Amino acid sequence: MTIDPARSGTVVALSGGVGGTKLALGLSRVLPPGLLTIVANTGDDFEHLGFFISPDLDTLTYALAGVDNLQTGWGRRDETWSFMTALGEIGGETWFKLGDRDLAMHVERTRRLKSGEPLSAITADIARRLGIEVTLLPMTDNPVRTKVATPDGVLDFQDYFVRRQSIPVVTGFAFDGAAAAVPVPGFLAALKNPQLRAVVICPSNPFISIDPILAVPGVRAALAAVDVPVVAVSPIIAGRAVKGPTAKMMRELGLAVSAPAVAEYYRDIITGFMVHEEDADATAAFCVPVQATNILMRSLEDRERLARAVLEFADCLTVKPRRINVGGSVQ
Ligand code: FO1
Repeated sequence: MTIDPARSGTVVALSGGVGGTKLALGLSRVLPPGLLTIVANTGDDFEHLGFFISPDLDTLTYALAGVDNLQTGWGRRDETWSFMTALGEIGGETWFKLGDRDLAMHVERTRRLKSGEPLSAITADIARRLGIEVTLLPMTDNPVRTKVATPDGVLDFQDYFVRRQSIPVVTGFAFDGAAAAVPVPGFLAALKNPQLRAVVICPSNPFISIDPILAVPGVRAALAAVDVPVVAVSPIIAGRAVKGPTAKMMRELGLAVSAPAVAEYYRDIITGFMVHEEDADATAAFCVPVQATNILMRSLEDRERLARAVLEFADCLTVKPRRINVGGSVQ
């Protein structure tokens, strides 16, 4: 781990899904652990087979603990599948693959949630036991469930994403429970920390991984109030998604499938945007300052390199103090 000599200061990273996790891991390896808070999307969470499953928290936990499945990006490495095989033999639902090691997480988290323990406390304890030193938070301890609107009706998230392999056409999203949700305590505190250096929006799917976090009341206003750079990394490279249905969703939602369109989508919360080298010539089309670099993350070194590049870019961005009028909206 290298400590950035130029700047110390805390960093808050918003992440969901496989792509976001890669940069979150890179940040965890280039920053002192006490300076990084990673906030995970929990809109993917659902009850399945009697278990409470929190995929984005698990994807981050396994990656930060070094036990993630590098091929899929989710679940654990060195996995075995006896439970799934036996479940299939007796007619259980096997469309959502739970490995034998992964199963322990769902069993133990479900037990602790049923005992009344908040998701954030469970997450922090399991992270500690797995040797994770950064602060890993769910966006809220309250239930939030992403619903996917399609021409044939509204689908639960994992039904859309896994069982139906993201094939249905998307016409919109809803985050059930978000209006009544409260940001987990450490989240807003991290954004208000006087030592805050930057906020990083990881290259996750804006609609299903970042929007649920922004939908938790108080989060958008807290982000608008920070007087440090908020830098997002594009999940779109040269008109294509690196992974998952981001590009397909943008097309179905009537958005241009481009890095500038993602920057525009984040317009009211970001002050900088990182794009791939191939999108550098579109710099004029962006609504915020742009930094182009190789944002593809295949190796651990790529993850660390991009993390350093994001922090260096953030450190260069001077953030004009934002005027917050009486109504609290940002001018
Ligand atoms: N994604 C799949 O495409 N197929 C699966 O069978 C699957 C199982 C699974 C089990 C545990 C877990 O934590 C994640 C899992 N995922 C699976 C990924 C999951 O759908 C996530 O919601 C996505 O990574 C998007 O965040």
